[in-house]
Amino acid sequence: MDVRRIPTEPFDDQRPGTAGLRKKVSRFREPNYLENFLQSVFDAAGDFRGATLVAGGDGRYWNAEALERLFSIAAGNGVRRIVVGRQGMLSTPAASHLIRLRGAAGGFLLTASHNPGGPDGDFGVKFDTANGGQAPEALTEAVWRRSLEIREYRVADVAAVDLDELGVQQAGPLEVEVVDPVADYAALMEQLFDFERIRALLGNGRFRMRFDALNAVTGPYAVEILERRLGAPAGTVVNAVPLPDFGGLHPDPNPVDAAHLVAWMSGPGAGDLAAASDGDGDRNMIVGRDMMVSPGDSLALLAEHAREVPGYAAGLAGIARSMPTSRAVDRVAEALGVPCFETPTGWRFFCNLLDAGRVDLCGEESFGTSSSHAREKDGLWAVLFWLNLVAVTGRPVAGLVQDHWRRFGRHAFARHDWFIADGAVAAGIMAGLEGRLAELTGQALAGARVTRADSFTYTDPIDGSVSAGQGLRVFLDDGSRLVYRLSGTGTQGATLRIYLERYLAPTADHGGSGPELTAALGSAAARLARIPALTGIEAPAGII
Ligand code: G16
Repeated sequence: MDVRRIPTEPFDDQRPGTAGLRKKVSRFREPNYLENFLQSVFDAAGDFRGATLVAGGDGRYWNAEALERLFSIAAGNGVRRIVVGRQGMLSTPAASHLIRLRGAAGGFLLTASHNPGGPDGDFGVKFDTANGGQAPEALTEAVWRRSLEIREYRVADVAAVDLDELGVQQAGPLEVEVVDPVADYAALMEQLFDFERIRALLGNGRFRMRFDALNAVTGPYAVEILERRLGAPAGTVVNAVPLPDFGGLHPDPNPVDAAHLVAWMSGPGAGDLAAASDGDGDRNMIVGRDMMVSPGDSLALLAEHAREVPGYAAGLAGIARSMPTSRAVDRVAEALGVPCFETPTGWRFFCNLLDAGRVDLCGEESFGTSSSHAREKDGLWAVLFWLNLVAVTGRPVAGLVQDHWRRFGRHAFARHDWFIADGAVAAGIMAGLEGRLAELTGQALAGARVTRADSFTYTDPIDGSVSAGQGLRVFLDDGSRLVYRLSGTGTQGATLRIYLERYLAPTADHGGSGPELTAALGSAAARLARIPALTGIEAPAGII
């Protein structure tokens, strides 16, 4: 095989964030930028000669070009076969499943997830390992170190591949197997959920649902599963055709970017369930009638009712949530008598626990939920779980949430995102607050008193690896909690996230939205970190 070694110079900004490398499309298109990063992964991740890898993307702008370059670098590094979704498409959870199903050595996902697409939008690369999960921190740090010293990358000439044609094609030294991106994933969903009961619900002529794929990768999955296999009326899935710029929509399933769904679910013509997923299909948003289900509540509720769903009828070994996620699920875990793990933000931190069989259900405040069926969060899976619950309990979405609050109390939750154009200023705010944490205990804050404040360090219970600096936490004596953390998925400036949580006992009045119930806490949190004083910014750019 003819492998060419192409000389290159390192880039200094290829350190992966919370989930892979994300940059503006224009940055990725600079000569050698993508190639350097891919080669750094091959160099750091080990020997892939003779291996099978999975590849695909969310169909965003530049997906096809990036895939061609990936084929050529994979061939240059001795990869034997690439399994790729038709038209280069694979949702993140479907890719995770495919890696596991095929026993592949890993996979590349070309996605910037919920970030906007199009020529002026974002692009990204996630690398999954053989367990179907995102590369662990030790590996992403090794990739970054390698990217700082790389001097050449290896390519082999690969013939053009017809990505519309299912089956194996020999592309120069590389075998490319084009697969239906939906089939294996849909079959897995049929094993986990009670399709008969869901079919009866969706076909009863009364239940009205809408799934908004936001013109991103989940459209074909949702049409196949919800409309074809489960019999939901045609048109249940809207914005179902993946587009390179997502049709101008922001594929981020949250009440701000998908406000139209929240609006549809309130008022006289409201449906029974609305849901959305993100660019690469791993996030989910669930809305009931007049009820935006907060991700922390969703996780708690799925845990509470897991035994009512076929795939989880045997019960859960344990549950995990990311640290900033509300502690609603902790109460459920306690009631179930199973352990609840608290991990840093980033799905990769769940994977060791999942691999070791210590947990079966995981979730994050950032609209991510999933289980041991994959090593990624899974948007459509969460929607099917909710449909299954509504079908077997006969309770509406809002009723299920209220029942949960009546039993466990409510963890009212909101996230305030402060966009700070100068990353150094944002880092200074975090460092300043961290320096004052020790003196906070005993101080009054938002009508309560600080009982404890710290910087979160995680020790992985399976491999003992330690991840420090994972967010600043302030606990109050009324059960409230503030968490500060810098986002790891943005592509410009810095987003300082403040996560607000307030506990309302089962006897309390549970009216009001999470943002409303935590508004006072949010103002106190911003002052505590001196954000307005140090930036001149008076309000968060986003409240979710
Ligand atoms: C990614 C990770 C998630 C994580 C989220 C947080 O989501 O996969 O596990 O919770 O980032 O993002 P940030 O660092 O901005 O708070 P995704 O859907 O973008 O891949």
